[in-house]
Amino acid sequence: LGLLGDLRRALDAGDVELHYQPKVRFDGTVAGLEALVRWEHPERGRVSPEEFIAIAETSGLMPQLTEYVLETALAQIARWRAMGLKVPVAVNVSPRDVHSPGFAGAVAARLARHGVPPAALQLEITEHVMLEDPQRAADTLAGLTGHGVKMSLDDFGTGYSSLVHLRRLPVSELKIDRSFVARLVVDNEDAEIVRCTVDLAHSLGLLVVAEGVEDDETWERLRDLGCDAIQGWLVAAAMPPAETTAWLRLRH
Ligand code: G
Ligand code: G
Ligand code: NA
Ligand code: MN
Repeated sequence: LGLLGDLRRALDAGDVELHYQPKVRFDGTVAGLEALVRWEHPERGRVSPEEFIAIAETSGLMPQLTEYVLETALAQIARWRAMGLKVPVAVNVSPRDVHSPGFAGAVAARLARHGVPPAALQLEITEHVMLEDPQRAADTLAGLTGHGVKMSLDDFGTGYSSLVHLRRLPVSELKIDRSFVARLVVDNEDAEIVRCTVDLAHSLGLLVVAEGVEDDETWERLRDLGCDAIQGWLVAAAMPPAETTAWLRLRH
């Protein structure tokens, strides 16, 4: 498969980019940014992250991709901080990463090397981290929180959303998957699922972010349901670094 080789070369050449999508509170303040990888293939054009992340996962390239994303995000966080823009940035990590021995220590070392305080980085994980070796995953996550890195549980509701995992995972934020958000206004069952998720998360002391918010009506419903922040095209799609800087400056 040519795509794997192309991805490996793109990572070596620094041709993979990170774009940043804001997470915004209902008072308009910025809660953070999520880093999302973007790859423009020289012949095929933009390749969907879903496609090349799946390739990276099955081929063993994931550690390199995550390393690249972490390095790029940390360098960007440091640049923004130097400009006075202090916004936490979330990086997506895969179950592979969480099962790799030494991952927590490696993240802490990278933070130190970039002079970035741990609280400026957030890691987004999914419930899949608990599928393979829950004990090892729990150890890694405990190591990360021990270093002061905050964790966010992504795509909540799409996996097998075990309450046991929700209780055991040391996350401080829960992200409601956009499949529940999309039809919130027209589907009563989705609205009830969102309501229960917000209440459950709050009773566990977690912040709640709703993903994929595209219109004002959905924004209002989420506010009324007590959600803490939203992410979605209503506010902004993921933007290249320079555009993100301009966007942040307008808000600070
Ligand atoms: O913007 P969107 O098409 O970016 O993202 C598609 C999927 O790819 C999402 O599930 C998202 O979490 C995932 N994704 C985006 N960037 C990264 C990344 O840097 N690392 C990992 N592991 N997943 C990512
Ligand atoms: O799995 P994860 O939640 O990290 O993936 C986020 C995905 O959702 C990315 O592909 C991102 O580009 C996409 N996304 C972000 N905001 C919106 C939105 O408002 N509507 C839709 N349909 N997709 C969105
Ligand atoms: Na994510
Ligand atoms: Mn998500």
